[in-house]
Amino acid sequence: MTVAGPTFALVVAANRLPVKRVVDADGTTCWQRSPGGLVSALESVMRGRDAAWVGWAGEPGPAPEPFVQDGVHLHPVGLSPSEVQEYYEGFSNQTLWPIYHDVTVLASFHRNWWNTYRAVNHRFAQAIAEVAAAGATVWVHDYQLQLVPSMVRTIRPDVRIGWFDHIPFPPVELFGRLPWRRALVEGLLGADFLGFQRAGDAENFLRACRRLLGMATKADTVTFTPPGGNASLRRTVRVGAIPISVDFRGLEALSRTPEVLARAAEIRASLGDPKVLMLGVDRLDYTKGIRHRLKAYEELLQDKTMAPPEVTLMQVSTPSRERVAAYRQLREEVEGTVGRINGEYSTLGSAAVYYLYHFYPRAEMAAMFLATDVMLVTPLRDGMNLVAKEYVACRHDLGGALVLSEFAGAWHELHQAFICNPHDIEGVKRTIMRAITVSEDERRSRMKALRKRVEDYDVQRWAFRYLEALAKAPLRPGTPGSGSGGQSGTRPVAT
Ligand code: GDG
Repeated sequence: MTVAGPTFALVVAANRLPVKRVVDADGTTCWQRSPGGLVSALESVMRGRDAAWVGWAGEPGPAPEPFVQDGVHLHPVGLSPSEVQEYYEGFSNQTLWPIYHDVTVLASFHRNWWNTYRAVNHRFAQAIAEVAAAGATVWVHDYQLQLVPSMVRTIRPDVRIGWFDHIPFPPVELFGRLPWRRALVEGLLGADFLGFQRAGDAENFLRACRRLLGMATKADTVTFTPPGGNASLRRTVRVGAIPISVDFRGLEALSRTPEVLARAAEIRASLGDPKVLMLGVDRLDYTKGIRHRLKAYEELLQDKTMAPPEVTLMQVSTPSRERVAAYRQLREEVEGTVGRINGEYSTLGSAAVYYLYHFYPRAEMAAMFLATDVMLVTPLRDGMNLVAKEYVACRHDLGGALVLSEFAGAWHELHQAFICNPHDIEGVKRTIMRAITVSEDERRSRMKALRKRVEDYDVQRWAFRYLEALAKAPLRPGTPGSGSGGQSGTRPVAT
C-alpha cells in the first residue's frame, strides 16, 4: 500500500468528526466544534498529541480535503445520501441502537442496510490505514464501526487496535436476534482490546462469543482463530470495563467564572426565582426517559404535591436524528405532553415546564447546571450519561441534588445520587421529593462524595487507562512481563 499523506502515531476513528461546517451570513464556511458525548470526552485527550481523527463530516457527498483544527489532523470520510440513510439512520440507529438499548423501541432489520454498513465500515478502515504511522495506535469508537477492527487488521497488521463501546452491549438474548451477529463479533475481535462502560457490558460480549459463536473465553479474554485462518493466526483479545468520564477541572473552572455565576443568577431570576428549579438535559432520544420524567412531574402537580411558581422544570432537549421516524414521534409526544402540562398547571408569568428544543453553548449549560436545585437524569438505558457527571463537576458550591436512573452507566459510580427506577413512576415521584426535602447537610455531603468520584476519575484518567489497557492487551496493565508487543507467546491472565 502506498502512503501518500502524513501519518500519525494515534488515530481516533468515530462516525463523526468532532466538528461541523457552518456557513456565515457572508457565505463563507468554517468548521465549528460539534455537540455530543464522544466529542466532549475526546477533545481534551487529543489536544497536543501527534493525532488524527477519521470520521464523517456530517453532510452527504464527497469527503472534504483533510484539514487541521485545534492542532488535530481531521481526515473526513465521504458518505453518499443513500449511505447516510442506510448505514447511519438505518443500520446504526434503527437496527443496532434499539437492540443495544433493550429494544426500547422495536428494531428494523434490512439486508441492504447491513450491506451498506459493511461497505462504509470498509471505507473507514481504508482511511485509517492511510493515516496510521507504522506501529500506530488506532482507537475505534462505538457501534457504527464494529467491523472496522478486523478490517484494519487485515490491511495493517502492524498497528495496535482498540475499540470502545459508548453504549450498552446487550444481553445475548437480544444480541442473538441480529442476523449478522457472527460478523459483528468477528469484526470486533480484530481489536487487541475492547473497552466497555460497565463490567456487565463486557460480560455480555464474552457471553455472545461463547454462546453464539462457541469461542473459548477465560476470565476477561477470548481466544479464537479468525475466519478462514489457520491455527497460527490464533489470537487472544482482552475485554474490560473502562467507564468514560468528563473534563472535571475544565468544567469546574468554567462554572467558577464570574460570567457563568452571574448568568446562573440571571436564569433563576428570569424564571421568577422559584423555590425549586428542576432541570433535564438530553438529546431528544427515547432511551433518555424524558416521557417518564414528565409523567412523574405531571402527577406531582396533579397531586398538588408541588405547583408553580414555587417549583418549575426546565427541559433542554437537543435536536437529534430528526430524520428517523421514532425520533419525530418522540418529539411530538414530548411536546404534546409539555403543552398539556403547561395548559393545565402554568399560571400567567410562571410556566410549569420551560421546554427548550435548542443546542446551547457550554457556558450556558454550566450556568443552567449551577442554577438548578434538582437535576433529573432518568434514562431507561444509557451507556454512561455524561450529563450526570457534568452536573456534579459544575457544582463547586456543593449545591444541588442529582436524581439518577439505575439504568444509566453512571449509576455504577455515582451511588450517592438519589437513585430511581424510571419505570416506577411512584418511585420517581418519591425520589424527586426526597431530593427536594432532604436536609442541607445530607445534600451537601452527597454532592461532595459525587464530586470526589468524578474528580478522581476524570476524562483524562479514562483515556490514560484505556490507552494503557490497549498497549498491554491481552495482558492486564501491571501484569509482570506485559509489554506492548505483538500477540506471539502472550497468554490470557487468570483472575
Ligand atoms: C453516548 C451514550 C455516553 C447536550 N445538550 C447540549 C450539550 N449536550 C452534551 C452534554 C453531554 C453530551 O451532549 C451528551 O452526552 P450523554 O452521555 O448524555 O449522551 P449521548 O449523546 O447519548 O452519548 C452515552 C456517551 O456517548 C459518552 O460515552 O455517556 O451513554 O449514549 O456532554 O452536555 N452540550 C451543549 N449544549 C447543549 O445544548 N454545549
